[in-house]
Amino acid sequence: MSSSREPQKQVDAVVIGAGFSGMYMLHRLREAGLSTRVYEAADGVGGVWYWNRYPGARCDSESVYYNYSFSEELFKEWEWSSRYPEQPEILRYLNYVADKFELRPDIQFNTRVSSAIYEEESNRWQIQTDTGESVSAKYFITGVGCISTANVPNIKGLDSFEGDWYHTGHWPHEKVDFTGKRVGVIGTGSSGIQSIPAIAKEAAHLTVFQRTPQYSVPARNHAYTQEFVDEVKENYSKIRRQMQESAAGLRFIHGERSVLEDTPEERRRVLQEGWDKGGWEILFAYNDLLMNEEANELVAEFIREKIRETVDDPETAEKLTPSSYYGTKRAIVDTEYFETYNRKNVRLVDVKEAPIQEITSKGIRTADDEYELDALVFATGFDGMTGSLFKIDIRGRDDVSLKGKWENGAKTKTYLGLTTAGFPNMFMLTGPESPSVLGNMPATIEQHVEWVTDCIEHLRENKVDVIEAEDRAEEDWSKHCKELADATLYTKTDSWYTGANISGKARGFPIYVGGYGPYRQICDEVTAKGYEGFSLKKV
Ligand code: NA7
Repeated sequence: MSSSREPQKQVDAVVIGAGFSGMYMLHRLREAGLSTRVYEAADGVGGVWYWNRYPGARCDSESVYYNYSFSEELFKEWEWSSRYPEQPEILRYLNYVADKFELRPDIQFNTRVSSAIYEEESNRWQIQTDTGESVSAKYFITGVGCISTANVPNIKGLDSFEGDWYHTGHWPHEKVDFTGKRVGVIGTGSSGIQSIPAIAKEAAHLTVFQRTPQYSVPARNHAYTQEFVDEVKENYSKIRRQMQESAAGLRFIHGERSVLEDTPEERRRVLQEGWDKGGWEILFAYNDLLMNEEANELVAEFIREKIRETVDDPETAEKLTPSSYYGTKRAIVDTEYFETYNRKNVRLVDVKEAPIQEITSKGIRTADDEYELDALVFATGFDGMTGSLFKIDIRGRDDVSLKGKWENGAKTKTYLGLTTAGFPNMFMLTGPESPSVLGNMPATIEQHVEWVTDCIEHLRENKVDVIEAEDRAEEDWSKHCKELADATLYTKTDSWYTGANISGKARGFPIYVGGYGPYRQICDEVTAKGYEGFSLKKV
């Protein structure tokens, strides 16, 4: 193994991750003439779509938008089967992209980056991998995803469990067969709500351990008609522009009225229409759902009524009915989730009422009962936003670690969500304080990648060696993010956005809530003003 001072390899850029962001970053950097190496822990491309192979896994953004739009040719030649295709189709798409743009030769699979250390004298990043390799790069770019580090809660006794257990975010590649088995699922977030109906159809019996009930709206998935597909393709440029300018990277535009402006009858009509269309229609129907408690409550109550109407057993229905705000956790869309509780082989256990005490060799023991299980599924989410960055020992100037600077998330500060002061020539794709997680992620990923590529091209053309966020610009951006977020209901909700789902994690809300379109404009203005807020140096 070479030491970090004698790198075996020198490249212009190292990118971590071969998901949506890393793959596009590689493509653009190569086009810009940079030698680029991508490191990917998995043995294939896809990022979260490589790992999240649990039954029922689907995207929550509609497929015709949940894809790349940078290439008109790609956009027009790929055909999605349906509105919300399942994970295998999305992974097939990403493999198709990797082949089309011949990305694989520059991606090193089965390799995890363990550290990335900025070396002042050489103005280069020294990167080490878990396979013992070291490489030196001028630019260091993370495409590690914001929900990619699985959270397996530390519940006493897991080691003693004699059955098989799985985390939804690290699902085995070979088919898991639950036929004839008694299965337990812990967690009712998006992954739980997607997997529960699929597992219930296969298992002999399913016990769902729910801590907090969640709102969910039917996806109303359906095959696309040829007419719709043709319409989307014909309007490629318009759709791309709409996605870029919209609040959440979709064709949705927020309704122009307050929930409170409508009469009860009109409101019911609008919400029913949203319910019937499915997906995120309700979320976008009005303009103040995420800002105003009273407005939110009216919409939340509409969904609660639907849950009570759908679930036959009133006691189960009540347990499944949330009391919190709607939409302040990432809004879930489902396929027959609430209906699943009408099946005879499904039982709901409220673990807030009677907490899980331990996992035994035979199953789960709660405060008031014991449940025998053959298999256990953790749908318990991720250490979001910062978890995957903190797994890597990233050190900037003066050997300051990213984790140390951000003090485990509490003091997360970035400039534009793309860079952070003290970490020269480092860029984060979908980093904290970007708007990515509040919408259709490929749309912000493309914006991030294009902004970073333009920036690097500018540096090279102008023979600038170092770009680094200024402290003041970073302070202002973080303050701006916080002020915007504090005016919403997001910060009044415990979620993976805030870090509340991870025991011991410092709380924050490191997300720009101002919308994708406005964010893009801000980034463009920074560029137009000669990278305002950055210090640009020659060495
Ligand atoms: P989420 O949305 O974080 O959901 C995790 C679920 O697991 C949630 O219901 C949690 O309850 C529950 N949980 C977590 N730890 C425990 C313990 N210890 N005991 C019982 N229940 C627990 O993760 P998902 O994977 O579903 O979705 C993440 C994102 O992926 C999603 O937003 C989409 O964007 C795609 P809690 O609510 O914390 O009480």
